[in-house]
Amino acid sequence: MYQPLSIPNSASTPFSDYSRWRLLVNDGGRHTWHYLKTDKECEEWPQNSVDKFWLGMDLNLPDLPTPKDALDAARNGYKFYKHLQSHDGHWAGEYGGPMFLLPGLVIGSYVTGMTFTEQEKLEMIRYLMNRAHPEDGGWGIHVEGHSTVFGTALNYTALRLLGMDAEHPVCVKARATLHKLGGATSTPAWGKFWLSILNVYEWEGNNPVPPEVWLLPDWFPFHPHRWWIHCRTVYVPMGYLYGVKFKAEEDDLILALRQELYTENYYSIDWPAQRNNVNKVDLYAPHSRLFDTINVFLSSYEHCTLPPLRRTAIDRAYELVVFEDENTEYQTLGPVSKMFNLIVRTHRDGPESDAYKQHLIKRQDFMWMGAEGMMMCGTNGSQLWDIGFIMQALVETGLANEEENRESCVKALEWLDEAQMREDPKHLEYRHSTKGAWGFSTKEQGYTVSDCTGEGLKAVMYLQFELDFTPKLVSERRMCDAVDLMLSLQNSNGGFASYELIRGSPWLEWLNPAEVFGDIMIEYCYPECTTSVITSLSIFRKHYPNYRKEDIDRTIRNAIKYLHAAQKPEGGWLGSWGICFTYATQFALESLSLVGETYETSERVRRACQFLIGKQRADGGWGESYKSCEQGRWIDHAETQHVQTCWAVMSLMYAKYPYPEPIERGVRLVMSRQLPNGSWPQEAIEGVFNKTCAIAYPNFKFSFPIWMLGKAHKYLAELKSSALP
Ligand code: LAN
Repeated sequence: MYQPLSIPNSASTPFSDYSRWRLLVNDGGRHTWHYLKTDKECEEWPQNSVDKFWLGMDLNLPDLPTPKDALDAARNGYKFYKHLQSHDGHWAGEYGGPMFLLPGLVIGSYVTGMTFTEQEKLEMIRYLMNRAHPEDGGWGIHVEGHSTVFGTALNYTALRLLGMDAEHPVCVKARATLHKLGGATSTPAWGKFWLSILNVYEWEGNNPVPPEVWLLPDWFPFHPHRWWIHCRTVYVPMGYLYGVKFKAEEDDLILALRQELYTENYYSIDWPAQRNNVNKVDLYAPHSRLFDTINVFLSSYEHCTLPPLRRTAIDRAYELVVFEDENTEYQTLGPVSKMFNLIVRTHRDGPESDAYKQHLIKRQDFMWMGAEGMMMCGTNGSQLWDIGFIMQALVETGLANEEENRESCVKALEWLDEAQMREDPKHLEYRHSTKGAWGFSTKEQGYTVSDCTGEGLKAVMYLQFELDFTPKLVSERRMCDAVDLMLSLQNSNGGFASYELIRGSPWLEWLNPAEVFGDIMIEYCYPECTTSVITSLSIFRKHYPNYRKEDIDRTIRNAIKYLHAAQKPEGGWLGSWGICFTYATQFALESLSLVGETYETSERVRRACQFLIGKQRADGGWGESYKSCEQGRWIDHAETQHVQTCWAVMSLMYAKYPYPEPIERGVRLVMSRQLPNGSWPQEAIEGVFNKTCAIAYPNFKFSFPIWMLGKAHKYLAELKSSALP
């Protein structure tokens, strides 16, 4: 029997005892949060500074001496940041931002009977309360976005499943907004899908997701193995669940939600008419005519599916789900596939199965306890990405050599050593090789990412070659494996994509079913990924000049051609994973500097610098909104951002910009935002994906200022001395 929880009206104070939460860091950087029940447990496992920081509690650190110069500010920054390094050498961190993930966690758990602890439930509720739009009480696709039907229908549902009463003021307000937007019928495709699984939206209201597509021959131009890996990995379990028309058993709460989510009587809704009903507040990538036409045919096919064919297709989708689970130790590629795979495995293998138990264990890796409550993360963490940047920062600035930082660098190298993948996946079907790779989070997750391999290798090379006190843990052979892997990832236009080679043609984008995301159907080349790969190849080349010399030289040459072609006429590069022009321009100019293209020698670099200089604000900083990524043009953020200021100043330094003033002003701005204990406050969200969804990289607020300030200190000194007669 459903029992609503008693929830306060305000979420400003915790719903659980924050002194009892602990982050367990183990097994190569896995993070899981645990709530200790007894005082004895708390005594045995005291809360450390990593726990406290991420829970938003005071670390009670003394103020540091006021920095004398930029390097001193960087030094103070690292003094603080070292408190956040875990015992295993890496930096844990929150990876929130998207607002469509927690509902998947909650709905997926509800329909599979996977429970949460009382404290987890309460803190997830609190998170949703804290993240509700202050004016209308709804939710958007990400934490900074406007309220949408996708965000509001799903998060409202999550609140109810977690135990909030329908008459709680938060539910009342959110429901009013949902109804004002026309109710849940106009939620985009993925919203419809989740609600169908929960049995509060009918399957006939979805466009078909036929699992038969997995039976097409591989050479077929739209065979899903050609799709972007995130898209296809989500559509494998979706095909299964659509094929079996999975739905939760009706219960009182489900019956109640059927009343609450709609403005009309649930039982008289014309479901087929809702398939393409997407609210305009949600719509980013409207269906193409081709896609709509295909859906008409597929919908007719749904009336006359051949049962043996459908069964075979469902079995094939199941097999691919199992491959994915086993290759990733049940982490799966990302948070959406994680919950869909769980439902598939529960449906086929049952809640007593080992698969179910493994999914339960790894579900914890996506649940992050923050200052505002508990959220679902974009991946099982950003472990490699964060350690890669801070280690390069430390070595480049010279801070790594300072006695007090040495142990921390050795620990980080030990972590990096463990994190490199040594084998290819167990099930290789449709997968790119992984031997030699670093992934975005942990080795266990097991996915090659081009730029993570680049940044991982760079960090290792810096730590092993530039510092005489570090053990040389990663062998030459293993570095060569990383290089081989990166070389295998270059596309014919010279650029590098994210996880794999581009396998499909751009016209596949006409089949984008998701409506709320752009450019998700195939891999694309990115200036960011391309740069990380070629900068690491070029450092490698210095140390091992004879290893695949011609291949490396040619790869770099072709990559530079891609970067030239990707420059926008205004001078910048459009970012796909960070916001936005400042992010990608930093990477592109780093690449160009590799081949001697600088302010002095290259017209295009001068254009890039002028573009950036034109965006510097009166306070010396830069500030761009996430909307730049949606719209592909620079859109100012209301305030300047210190992380983006770092990217812009780094860009100017890569370009060897000859005038100190804009750099000095940027440095002053970043120093002025530093807190007396050496840290920096959180400003606007830093990252993005699929054009529309912002995602948080809270560790950037430490790594980039430390890097930029230390680098600028040297750069400005050199600039001044070279200007002397
Ligand atoms: C990420 C995070 C890291 C990011 C970089 C390494 C920064 C990038 O350079 C390459 C692409 C990559 C690995 C990336 C791809 C898409 C991810 C995995 C994410 C943005 C984190 C979350 C996102 C994933 C798609 C979220 C789930 C949503 C779906 C639409 C499936």
